[in-house]
Amino acid sequence: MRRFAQIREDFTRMMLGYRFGMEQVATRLEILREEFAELHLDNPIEHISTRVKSPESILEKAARQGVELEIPALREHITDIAGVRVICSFVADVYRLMTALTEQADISVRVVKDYIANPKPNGYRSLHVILEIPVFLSSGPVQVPVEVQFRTVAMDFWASTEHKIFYKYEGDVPAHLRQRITDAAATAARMDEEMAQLHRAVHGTD
Ligand code: 0O2
Repeated sequence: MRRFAQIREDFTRMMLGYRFGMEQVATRLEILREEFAELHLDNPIEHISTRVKSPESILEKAARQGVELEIPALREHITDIAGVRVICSFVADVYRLMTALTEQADISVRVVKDYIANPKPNGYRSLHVILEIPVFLSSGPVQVPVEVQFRTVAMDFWASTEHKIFYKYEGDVPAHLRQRITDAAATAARMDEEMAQLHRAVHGTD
């Protein structure tokens, strides 16, 4: 019984660390957003959202990936427990923000997955960065991994629609719809390009 209480306390402490890490990253991005808006007269961030994975989906993902259901193994292998999603207007803003965030001295980058340069076969595009940020608890500092997904409005529209379709069909999407989803991703990519050209034309940077 004591062991169960200890596991529960350790798990609660772990989840708190992820929430604080996620909130710190979101605050750093809000600071950048306000600074850009005040000083550069443009705002690269449309929207920021955050979520901590539920205990059920952490355990489900760990089981699916064959990760031991122990706190050290979960910490090591499940890197998207804390997630931040940043929606930008333009592709260039995605990279500009990622650089501004990850160049901060106490943030270290674990992994970058650039699905904009290399989209997934279904057309999914986004820039994923797993970074680590220190969180200072009463027991001392802990390094907390946070997955940050940077994407444009067009990429986000596509991803949320695809996600709904995927769930509606419980992952087994009919082939003709899969093709249309991939075609829609190409349309979204063209839209990003067209908007960037328009923006450059309006701002005389062509
Ligand atoms: P949620 O609720 O958004 O967190 P895995 O996590 O096992 O899928 P990997 O390699 O660890 O695989 O991560 P990957 O593929 O770099 O990124 C996973 C997350 O990216 C997903 O989280 C989604 O948020 C997003 N994502 C990746 N591929 C797709 C896709 O094809 N369509 C959509 N709509 N989103 C995608 P979760 O855990 O699935 O969900």
